[in-house]
Amino acid sequence: MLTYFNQAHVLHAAPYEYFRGDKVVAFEKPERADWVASRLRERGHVIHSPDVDALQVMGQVHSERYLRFLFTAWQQWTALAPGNAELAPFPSVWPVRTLRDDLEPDNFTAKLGLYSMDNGAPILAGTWQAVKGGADATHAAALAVAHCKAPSAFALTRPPGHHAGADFMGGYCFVNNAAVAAQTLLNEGAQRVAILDVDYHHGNGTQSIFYERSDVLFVSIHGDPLTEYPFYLGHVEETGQGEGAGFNVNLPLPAGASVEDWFAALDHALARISAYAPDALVVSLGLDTFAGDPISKFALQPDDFSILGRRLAKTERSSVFVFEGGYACVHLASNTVNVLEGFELTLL
Ligand code: SP5
Ligand code: ZN
Repeated sequence: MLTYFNQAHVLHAAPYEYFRGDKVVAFEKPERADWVASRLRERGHVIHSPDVDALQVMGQVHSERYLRFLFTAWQQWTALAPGNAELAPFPSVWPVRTLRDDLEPDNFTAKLGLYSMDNGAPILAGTWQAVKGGADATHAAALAVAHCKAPSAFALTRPPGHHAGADFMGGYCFVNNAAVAAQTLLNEGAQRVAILDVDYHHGNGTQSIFYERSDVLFVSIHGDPLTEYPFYLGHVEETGQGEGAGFNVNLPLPAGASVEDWFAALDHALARISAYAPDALVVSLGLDTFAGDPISKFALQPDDFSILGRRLAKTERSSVFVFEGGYACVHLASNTVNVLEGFELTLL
């Protein structure tokens, strides 16, 4: 599959993450994308570097003050103290209920918390470059599909994007690449775009960005947020609001759900998408539904990813695949390629 790969992704590598009160090796690491890129090359897929600028589209799905903060955060952080360049700023204070989020404070830690949903997305020296390159790769993939250069394209990006909202980062995510892809397709003439999020975790950022819009249908299959990250969004009764009423579909499954139940949810998701009759489909392609994923609890096997690709191809929609989560080092690359090849071979 035509792939746009952002080589600058390596510039973002979290030194650790917090888990059960301890610092552990970060699950979301540069090798993830490199493994997938090597596997795609081995299998003869064409890989391009992005040659477009996504900044304008990023501004359509994120707030200006959030993007300005992301762009300047490392510089602000290192200006505070000489030793800061050796440290990663993790947020530690958040404006939850009753606290004001309309004013941007002057204090750096206060700003960092204002623009974060959790402590899972630390800002490093190269974070902006990595994130911006990822959005550029996604924009390029969406443009290729919009301009009919290919029936489908894959944006191989990291860090991932679907937890990032209009004005916050979190869950390893900074810029919502699925939203960038959908907005690009709309800008290029699509009337309606559907986003199918198959990552194990609910795409809270994507849902919130499009919650009051009818030009984007968001459909997600994920672990029940009552027990699974991101916990505070992703329930069945969240169906959209205002203009967007009826255009948000959550299909949570209990942690430990069977493969059969997962594919039944997929059938339901695809039926909803088909009824919406979108001009294009964006797939938030998380591979953490794999049975061997270290932080997730679904049970998909390698062959199931081929089946997923085949079922997606049956929708016969122009499709942009955007890489999201998936942390099982050994199988991540082959599972990803299984989806993409399952899709392409069915189209042929
Ligand atoms: C894009 C994406 O997949 N983001 C996921 C962010 C998850 N962050 C919180 C992880 C909580 C992990 N619980 C681990 C249980 C391991 N036994
Ligand atoms: Zn995930």
